[in-house]
Amino acid sequence: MLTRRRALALAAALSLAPLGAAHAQSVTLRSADIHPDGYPTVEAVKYFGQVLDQKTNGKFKVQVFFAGQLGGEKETIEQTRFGVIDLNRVNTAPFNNLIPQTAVLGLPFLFRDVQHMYKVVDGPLGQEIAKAFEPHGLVVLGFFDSGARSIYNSKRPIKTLADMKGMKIRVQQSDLFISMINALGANATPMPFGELYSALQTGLVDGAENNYPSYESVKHYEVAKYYSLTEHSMAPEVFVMSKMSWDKLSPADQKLFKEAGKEATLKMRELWAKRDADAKAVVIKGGALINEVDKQPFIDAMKPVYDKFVTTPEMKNLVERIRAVQ
Ligand code: GTR
Repeated sequence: MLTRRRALALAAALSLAPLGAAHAQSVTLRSADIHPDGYPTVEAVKYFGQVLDQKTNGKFKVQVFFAGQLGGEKETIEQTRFGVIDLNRVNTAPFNNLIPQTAVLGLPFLFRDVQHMYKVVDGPLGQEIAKAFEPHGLVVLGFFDSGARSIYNSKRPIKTLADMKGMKIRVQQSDLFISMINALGANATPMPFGELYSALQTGLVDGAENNYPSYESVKHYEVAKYYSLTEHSMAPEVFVMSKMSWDKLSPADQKLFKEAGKEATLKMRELWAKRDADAKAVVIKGGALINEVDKQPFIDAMKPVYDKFVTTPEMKNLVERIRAVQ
């Protein structure tokens, strides 16, 4: 684990020259992702690099370190905050404890559908939430799609709340996600995504929750075949840049980075729609058993989660404004 001292020392060593200064040669920015090569988030950040390369006549390039080469999301977030990594594509969940506004995006059953989520993150509310990253050393370049998360496990199909009793379910490292799974009557176990396959295989946990592409890409369906469509959260992905790297850019380059971020976001959504459908087909072929869930009891059971996380007037107001978006 990267200590704060070591991160600061590394950051100081890396921050000698302004990025892309006139005298400098082409600058290669490092970007982290836990997903494997070919996954829509990885491809979208590669695309960001191509657009940036083109827009800046080769001044900036991006190298994506996929498949967790730079560490789990918690670690790479810290490294990005301290300027050791320039760019990072992560889910919003691991930011929840640090930046409370991000928890709103993961709240259970908040978005009516993906279109609702897009409208929120693409509009003024998205900008407001993005602003909340800045005091923590990060600049948001785009919110990417992550579909809806559903519960999967190795024991039985989840049809009612009673089926959740006693299940050990892995969650992301976020108090919100811990609380959500516990509210459903299961036992939440936070752990990094990279450790999950073996945790499922050895029975350390019974299940987890995620979208089809994540369930498919690292073959969790091989070790947890029951996939139950709870669709309880639509916590989106976020593509961030270290503010330390950002502050070294000229205002003109910052504008180009934002533009490239927008183009990468659109590209990602296009890739996502295809991968989501393909992943569903792959898991079914691989033996996954998918079942529908009557969601109302699950929605009702989440009330304590709202009571716990939506406490301040600001958070309440944010949730109300999200609900009001048509
Ligand atoms: C995926 C998401 C990852 C990571 C993972 C997890 O859907 O794309 O960034 O958050 O879930 O559950 O850890």
